[in-house]
Amino acid sequence: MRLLIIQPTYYYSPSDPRLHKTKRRALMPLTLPYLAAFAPKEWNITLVDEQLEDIDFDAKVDVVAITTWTINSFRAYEIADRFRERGIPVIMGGPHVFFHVEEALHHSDAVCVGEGENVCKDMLNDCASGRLKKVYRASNLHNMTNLPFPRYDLVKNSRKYGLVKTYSVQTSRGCPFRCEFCSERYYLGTNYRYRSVEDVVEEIKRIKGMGGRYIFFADSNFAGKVSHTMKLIEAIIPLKIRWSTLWSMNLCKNDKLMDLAKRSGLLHVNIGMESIDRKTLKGMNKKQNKAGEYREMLFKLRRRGISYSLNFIFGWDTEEPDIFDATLQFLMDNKVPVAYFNILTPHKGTALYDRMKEEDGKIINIDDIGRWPGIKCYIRPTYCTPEELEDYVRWMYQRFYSVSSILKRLSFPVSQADVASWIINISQRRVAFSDTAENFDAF
Ligand code: B12
Ligand code: SF4
Repeated sequence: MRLLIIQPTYYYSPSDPRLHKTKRRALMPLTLPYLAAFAPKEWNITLVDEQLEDIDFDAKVDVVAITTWTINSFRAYEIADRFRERGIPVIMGGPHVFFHVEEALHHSDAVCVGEGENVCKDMLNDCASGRLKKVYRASNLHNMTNLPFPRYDLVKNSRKYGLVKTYSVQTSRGCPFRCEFCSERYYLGTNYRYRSVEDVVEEIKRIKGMGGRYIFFADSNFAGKVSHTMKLIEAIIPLKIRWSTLWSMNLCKNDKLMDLAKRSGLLHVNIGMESIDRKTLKGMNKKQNKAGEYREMLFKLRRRGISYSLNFIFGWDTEEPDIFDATLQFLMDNKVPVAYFNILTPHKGTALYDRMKEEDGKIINIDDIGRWPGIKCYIRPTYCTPEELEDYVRWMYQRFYSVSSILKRLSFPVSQADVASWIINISQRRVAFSDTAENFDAF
């Protein structure tokens, strides 16, 4: 069997029908080589990361597998339709189709709902024997043991992921928290699950064997269980890697964890600060964030020379219109190296979505939600129009990534962490001031 696995790219914006294409990517996506590991060894497998390479729609293949996020869902459906026109079966999976099964079934022959570990093999075998069912639902959450090693041997153009490649490793799934806007607990379950320290160390050793030294821990919340994470980072010290990840704000209080993390090679951490406003944090159920402690926590990161980025969301009913100026002032005062600004988006399947759906006219363009992150506003905010909120968020990027702001916030790049912050600032500045609306991501 010949299997083609595609990670689609996305369109720039509703008004710009060009596909987002880049020459390079800072991070090697995990999903493509990982999914390939579930196919029988004798199958002929091709991986296509569409952001970097074009899809050969005439390719001689027997089955096409597409992984989907909401951001690339329109493109994913187009790709699927084109292969199906040739009579080639298309199977789909990923977070988007988890919440949009019916929609995905209009464009595919079978949909994996949930984690692939328990269903991928069945799907592929059924496809090979012509017995494909429509829906393959992962009824149990996987215990994350014996996960296969991603098929990096199949990654073409690996130079396009940079000379110094960053590999993704997942050490856990889920998150112990319950933020109102987040879909992780619905998609990945309410229990925080993690892999054994031995399994993670083994995976990193194999990556090191391929020459990889930079690791991105692609978890929802890397330190969802602190005692386990401490054991893990202790165990990776001898591996001498440099790593980055996403973790929650409360962890920045934990001196022991941060010292150990730094010692084990932590380079950059992304944190959901979301808002500097207490009322707003309460409203979004972000209990782990205490606005009164922010300054001290950021100081702890800075003192250790850990590069970090903060995520913010704007558009909450509890915000006052001065939230933008106040946030910018806060970021400048604390010399925050990197920040990402998001428009409040009620993703289908979240508690926020359920709440806002009850409010008359609060949600707009409901079928479009989440397809244009950072560009389109899908709600009617209380203090401005949806279009104004889009402008405010773009303007936050432009002010935060202005030359004077960068020079005031960043130190002279001496350490690797400083260099990482400079690189992200330069790439975010380019996006913030580009003519085309674009999603703000560094990868
Ligand atoms: C790491 C990560 C990132 C990284 C890197 C992502 C990358 N390019 O590789 C960064 C930080 C860059 C990032 C950015 C964004 N991210 Co992100 N990210 C994640 C995270 C934490 C892990 C993703 C991952 O590598 N998983 C590991 C792989 C193996 O899992 P998987 O892809 O889900 O695949 C499994 C199943 O879904 C299934 N499966 C998947 N595809 C298929 C296909 C078939 C055929 C089958 C059978 C099965 C199958 O099998 C796999 C094994 O179980 C997830 C949350 C999470 N914990 O999953 C969010 C997540 C994927 N991100 C999300 C979002 C929204 C974004 C942004 C749009 C945020 C923003 N506002 O800018 C940007 C978009 C970036 C871009 N332009 O593409 C959402 C997507 C939600 C959605 N409905 O689409 C998620 C789920 C988080 C969330 N709940 O909000 N992200
Ligand atoms: S801490 Fe992050 S991953 Fe966890 S529920 Fe909140 S937003 Fe989601």
